[in-house]
Amino acid sequence: KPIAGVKGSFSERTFIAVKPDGVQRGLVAKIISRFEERGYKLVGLKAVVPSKELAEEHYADLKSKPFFGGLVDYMTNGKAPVVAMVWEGKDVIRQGRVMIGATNPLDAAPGTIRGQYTQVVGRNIVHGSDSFESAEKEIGLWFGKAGELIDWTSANEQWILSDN
Ligand code: IDP
Ligand code: MG
Repeated sequence: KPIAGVKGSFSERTFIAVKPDGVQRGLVAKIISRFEERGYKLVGLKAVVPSKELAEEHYADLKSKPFFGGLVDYMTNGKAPVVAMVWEGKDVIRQGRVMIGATNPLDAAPGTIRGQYTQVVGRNIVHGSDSFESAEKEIGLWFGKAGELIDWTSANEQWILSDN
């Protein structure tokens, strides 16, 4: 199966990460719960202190921003790990972004993860891929090794994904 699944299908996959501030604050389980309760399927999970190279590649589109150095340091300094995950399901890339909320917590709706738990953009606790192309890139970066993503069938599938 393609690394990010098939775009628009039940097998679509996205990269979600609890960033070090979310881990430090003890919000890992709450963030996982939102995806589990929505019915999405967990196909990859690990705690990792990323290398500088990995963080720089992950945020490559922000290289020219004044906060880039600080962002990479905060992701990689080991004061807490990143909890890296891959979630699978219908429209999970776009829905993940909606569930996470706006980048700036002050613009994030109250029921969203950022809108419920955070106040400033530099400590917004969670990452989610913003497109299918980003999901492919990010899943490959963080879960590049064979066997790190698990294909499995949820016993609940027919109760979550059947249209009739
Ligand atoms: P996203 O996380 O919602 O996709 P991006 O614009 O891709 O938002 O930015 C990536 C991350 O960079 C943000 O989640 C946040 O941690 C950090 N960031 C973005 N803008 C700022 C800023 O103005 N100051 C500090 N950190 C920022
Ligand atoms: Mg982004």
